[in-house]
This record gives sequence, C-alpha cells and structure tokens, in this order.
Amino acid sequence: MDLKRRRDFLKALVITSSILVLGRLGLNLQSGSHGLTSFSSWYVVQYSNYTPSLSISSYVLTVDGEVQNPLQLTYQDILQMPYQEVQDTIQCVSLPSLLSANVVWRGVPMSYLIEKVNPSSSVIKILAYGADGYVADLPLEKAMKDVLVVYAVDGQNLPVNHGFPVRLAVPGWWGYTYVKWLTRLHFTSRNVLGYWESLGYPDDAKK
Ligand SMILES: Nc1nc2c(c(=O)[nH]1)N[C@H]1C(S)=C(S)[C@@H](COP(=O)(O)O)O[C@H]1N2
Ligand SMILES: [Mo]
Repeated sequence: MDLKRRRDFLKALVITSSILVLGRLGLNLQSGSHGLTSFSSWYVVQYSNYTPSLSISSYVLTVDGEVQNPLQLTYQDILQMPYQEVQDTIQCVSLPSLLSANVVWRGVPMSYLIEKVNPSSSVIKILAYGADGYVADLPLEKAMKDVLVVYAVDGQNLPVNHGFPVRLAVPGWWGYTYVKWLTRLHFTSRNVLGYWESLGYPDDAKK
C-alpha cells in the first residue's frame, strides 16, 4: 500500500471504530436496568469463519482423559445437574474496551464435574474443545474454582454465535478461555497448550 492509500485506510478505520463506539454507547443506554449487554450489541469473536450448528437433541459432552469415571453427558443430563448463576464481563484480550459484554451466565460448576469423573492425581489441565476445532487449556486449579459449563445466559438459551448449546465461562479470565460450542473436556497430566496459548497468550489468562 502506498503512503496516501495507507493514510486514507487508517482514517477510514478511525471513523468506523468511532461509529462502532458511538453505536455501542447508544445500545448500552437502551440496555436493561442491571447494566447487562443486550444480545444485539454483544461482540462475536471466533478463530475461523465456521459457525457450528449443534442441536440439543443430539448434543453430547464428552468428559474423558486421565479420569476414573469418564462421562458422556446429554443436554438433559447437564440441565439436571446443580447450577450456579454468575454475572461477569467477557472480554477479548485483543481489544478489551470494545470487545466486552456484561451478562449473567448459568451453568454447572466445573468443580462438580471434576468430582464426578475423579481425575488421577497427576492431572494438571483440562483441554476444552469446541465443535469448530478450537481448543483452550485450563489449569486444573482455576477449573476447580469458578469455571462454569454454561447452557443459559440472561435466562435464555445461548445464541448460536455465542456457543449454543453449551460453552464455558471463566470469570476473571480473558475471553479466549470461554470455549464456545463445547463438545469435549479432556483431563491430562501433560502440559498441552490450547490454540491461543500456543501462539503466546498465557494459559494463566487472568485479566
Ligand atoms: N469454539 C470457540 N470458542 C471460542 C473462540 C473460538 O474461536 N471458537 N474464540 C474465543 C475468543 S478469542 C473470545 S474473545 C470469545 C468470544 O466470545 P463471544 O463471541 O461470545 O463474545 O470466545 C472464545 N471462545
Ligand atoms: Mo478473544
């Protein structure tokens, strides 16, 4: 790109991002009294342009690896488990002020699933896989604390582009750990890195 085209391009970028910021402020003013982000102004980030379309009736979450009791959980199985609701802000590490949404997650505490599968004492990580091929690695220590296997947000089903029917929420950590379209939780004693983690983002993703 020559210098003038590059300058015009940058100018256009600044203008579009200010419109985005204004748009966002406008939308936020319309949002509910609890300061939650409406679904229409919630940012979407995914590493590929493939959006999985999963169905509730055939959904299965595999929980396996170095565990005593591996599980195959249907959507109904998950709904019948104990749940927690947590209000939390999901933020993408690449542009946290703009790519941010404040919502209420409802899901099964990961600690409950960990107890059920009974991992071997050498396990250090849970690898979380999405149906799009994405993977993030979660240190077991964080997973024991406040990670949720989420099936509802603001009292509704997850929207398709936000991970329907099941995703992770990892309050306090960057968005890349909040795996969407979750299909597998794999317990391992190996120090495996996820997609963004292998590209240099920390696997201790505390904000
Ligand atoms: N399956 C899957 N999950 C994913 C991603 C992805 O590409 N695929 N991207 C991650 C990143 S980088 C971010 S910031 C959040 C964005 O979640 P949202 O689109 O619901 O806001 O999803 C995370 N979970
Ligand atoms: Mo992200």
